[in-house]
Amino acid sequence: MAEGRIIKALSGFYYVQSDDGIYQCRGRGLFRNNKVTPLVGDFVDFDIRNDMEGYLINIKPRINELVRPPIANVDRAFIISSAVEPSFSTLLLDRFLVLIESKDIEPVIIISKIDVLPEEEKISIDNFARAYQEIGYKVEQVSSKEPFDIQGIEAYFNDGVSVIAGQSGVGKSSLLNALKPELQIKTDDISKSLGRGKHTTRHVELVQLFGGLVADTPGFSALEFNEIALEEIGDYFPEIRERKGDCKFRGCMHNKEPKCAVKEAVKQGEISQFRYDHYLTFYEEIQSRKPRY
Ligand SMILES: Nc1nc2c(ncn2[C@@H]2O[C@H](COP(=O)(O)OP(=O)(O)OP(=O)(O)O)[C@@H](O)[C@H]2O)c(=O)[nH]1
Ligand SMILES: [Mg+2]
Ligand SMILES: [Zn+2]
Repeated sequence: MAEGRIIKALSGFYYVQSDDGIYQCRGRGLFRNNKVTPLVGDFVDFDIRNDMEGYLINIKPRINELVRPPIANVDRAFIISSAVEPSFSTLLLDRFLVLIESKDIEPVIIISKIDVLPEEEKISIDNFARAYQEIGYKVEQVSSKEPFDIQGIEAYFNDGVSVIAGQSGVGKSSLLNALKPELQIKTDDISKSLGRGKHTTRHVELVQLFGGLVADTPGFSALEFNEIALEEIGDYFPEIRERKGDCKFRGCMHNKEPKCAVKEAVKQGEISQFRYDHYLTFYEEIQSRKPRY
């Protein structure tokens, strides 16, 4: 028996990276019966059959898993938000942050396309960057258009598995290409001309990048809070999470309750108003979702 990590799933085969190379493995009935589908990112045990072929025999417990892209054991997510085109949206960024926090994945915020940011809007973007840094998030501003401005980004990829999240067109593929030109990931215009639907079965693959692994089919498209309970939502805003013990009432939802430390912090300017507004937006969204039985 050998051990390894699934780095690619394609046409019924799982490609397992092991100490001595990549094994092409088949799954087994076992997985189908248990309703566990092996995912890219899974740590597995496998039996070696021929030269570099084998059978998966066990999937090790996961620390987390994503649905879109289907991938397990993710350590870090880069959330790309473009400064312009599409315009910078803290609401969307916060949506990604909450989802990523809920999966126990470390977020890194990347503000892209700063090369085309008009001078007069720089201050506003810098202020947002600072607001997120004060919460404790890592924030980087980049340009993936030549001459690249991507200093300091490499170091984040030193270990573990990273995914690249963000709205379509923000420059996810361009950033990866700027970091590693050999990847030659298709960007915007090309994939559009291929038409819709052609890429529905695009496979997920982990590729080596600066010592770590990165999913080269960027995705993270499911942005509903289906798996998040109302009581949890505050835990995914670090600045709310760290104050909840100071609210007068246990189980305070920081909404209508009196003597709420969170609302007080908003009033004092210690919590950004826009973050609190987004908290309420998500809170109401979860509250109004149909109960599932
Ligand atoms: N000026 C400028 N343009 C950029 C930058 N990054 C990406 N772009 C352009 O923005 C468009 C979209 O870039 P992509 O890298 O394809 O975006 P994506 O996030 O991978 O988009 P999807 O694959 O649809 O999710 C392309 O025309 C890129 O050339 C940047 O840093 N500066
Ligand atoms: Mg892309
Ligand atoms: Zn409160």
